[in-house]
Amino acid sequence: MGPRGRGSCVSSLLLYILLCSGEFNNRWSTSAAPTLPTAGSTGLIISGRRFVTVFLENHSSSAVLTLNIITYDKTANVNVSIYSPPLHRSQTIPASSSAVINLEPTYMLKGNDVSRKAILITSDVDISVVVLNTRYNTQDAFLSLPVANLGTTYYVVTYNGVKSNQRQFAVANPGSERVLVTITVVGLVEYNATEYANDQTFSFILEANQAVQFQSEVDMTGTKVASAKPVAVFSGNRCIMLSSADCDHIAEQLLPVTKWSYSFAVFPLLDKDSLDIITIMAAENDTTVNVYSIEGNVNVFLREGSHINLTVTSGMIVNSAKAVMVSYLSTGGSTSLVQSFDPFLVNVIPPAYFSAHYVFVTIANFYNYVLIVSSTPTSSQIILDGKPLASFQTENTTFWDFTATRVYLGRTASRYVIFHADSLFGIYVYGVARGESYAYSMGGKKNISSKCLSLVPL
Ligand SMILES: *[C@@H]1O[C@H](CO)[C@@H](O)[C@H](O)[C@H]1NC(C)=O
Ligand SMILES: *[C@@H]1O[C@H](CO)[C@@H](O)[C@H](O)[C@H]1NC(C)=O
Ligand SMILES: *[C@@H]1O[C@H](CO)[C@@H](O)[C@H](O)[C@H]1NC(C)=O
Ligand SMILES: *[C@@H]1O[C@H](CO)[C@@H](O)[C@H](O)[C@H]1NC(C)=O
Ligand SMILES: *[C@@H]1O[C@H](CO)[C@@H](O)[C@H](O)[C@H]1NC(C)=O
Ligand SMILES: *[C@@H]1O[C@H](CO)[C@@H](O)[C@H](O)[C@H]1NC(C)=O
Ligand SMILES: CC(=O)N[C@H]1CO[C@H](CO)[C@@H](O)[C@@H]1O
Repeated sequence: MGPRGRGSCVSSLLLYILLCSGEFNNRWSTSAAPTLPTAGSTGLIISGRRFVTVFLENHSSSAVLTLNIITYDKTANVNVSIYSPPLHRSQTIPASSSAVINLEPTYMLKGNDVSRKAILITSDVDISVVVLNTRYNTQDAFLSLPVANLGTTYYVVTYNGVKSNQRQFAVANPGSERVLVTITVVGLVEYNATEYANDQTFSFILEANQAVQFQSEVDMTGTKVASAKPVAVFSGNRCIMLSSADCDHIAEQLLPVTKWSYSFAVFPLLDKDSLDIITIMAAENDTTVNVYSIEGNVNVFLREGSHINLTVTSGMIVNSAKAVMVSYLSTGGSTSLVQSFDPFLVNVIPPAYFSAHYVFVTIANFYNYVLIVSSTPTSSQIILDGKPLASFQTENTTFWDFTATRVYLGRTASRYVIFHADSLFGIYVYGVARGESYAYSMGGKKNISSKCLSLVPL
């Protein structure tokens, strides 16, 4: 970890200079994406001291929730607490490293139950957390959002498989006070043994430490979760079957509407026959979305809670007059390395949240990749693991003013530092293996001093 530690230090300094220089402004005003307002409200922070997550129901009662904790320049004293069944675990994790905390299946959410199983992660210094729900052949990961990012309005995304399988979402209370939550249903949602149909609304109180999971045999995409105080919302399918013979768990922590954005660059994550899809979700009526791809220019009109699915054939630019959420569903398939792997779900990172520095982890026994989406002239100057990208096995795709560089990282679990001296990018970290896959994305700032943050036009 020696060279990585050094990389981290140097890049932190560069990040500081960058954020204090206001260079962001120049870069994005010359971006090729048509001039549009920048993102939602106040940017996205990917490191912090307080997180809430859940152990979504997986296909098997033998699943394990793996919390991958990433530390930065300071040693972290991390606590993981659950109210019931009670858990309080403390672990000291050295600076510039990563560690894994595993949670047993007893903490898994079940069916449509309300439980006191919200998982609270606290640390005395800033950390990042990658959550992996893992069971042989059915896994997925997401980046846990520090509670400072959470909001009060969300729209659920679930997917239809070829065979019956539970779509699900969950809501967790991150705080110590009770929160009123109101659900406006698309499809069918059950709460407290009562079924609520399309367009019906119901409310309930989520106590401190509580999490509630909703499962349905019907697509719930577009279901609105509104709350009186910020909550965390997680969405996906317990086990989805798209084409292969086995089903697979897919999950993502959703961004609240305040963190949605106007402009996105989307690239295929892997070269394969079965094409992936993106789902574009609107929170307001009369949302006009333009999608540019090699196939031409498509205009779609969305209303509140409605969405469109588009096939990802190559690079795509999504521009919208009103903020939207873009989710990426890998449909699984096969590549030259892996014959048959399963689906995963991952948030698409808008350029508004691109950053110059990330630390990420890969997972053992997967063929791991990172896809770096950056503005074209800068992609060759990115430093990964202390080395220029050119020293890795890479493949590039360029579309419009963006380049996506896919880097193969091998099959071991490692911690990587990636940075560029003066420009910004977003990353997708994912892995495939026979019958399995995982993915998470990173875009956003580290939690750094407010003096410099105020110079960043978010
Ligand atoms: C960011 O860091 C400050 C101290 O530097 C801390 O007080 C604050 O809680 C952190 N923010 C988040 C979101 O964790
Ligand atoms: C972690 O828990 C211990 C008690 O076990 C407490 O003293 C400490 O303040 C906690 N730290 C954080 C960061 O929550
Ligand atoms: C989008 O695709 C998903 C997955 O197949 C499906 O559940 C959903 O109904 C689709 N939406 C539309 C509008 O076709
Ligand atoms: C669930 O429904 C029962 C009976 O309809 C009611 O007594 C109970 O208060 C409800 N519980 C919650 C948490 O809403
Ligand atoms: C969107 O339009 C519908 C139907 O006209 C209306 O009920 C709804 O309140 C509108 N939503 C918003 C966010 O304005
Ligand atoms: C892909 O990008 C890497 C890193 O930027 C660069 O070294 C390499 O030459 C590029 N390859 C192609 C085929 O453009
Ligand atoms: C909480 C839990 O273990 N839930 C379920 C996970 O999936 C298996 C197989 O479908 C069920 O038997 C468990 O009850």
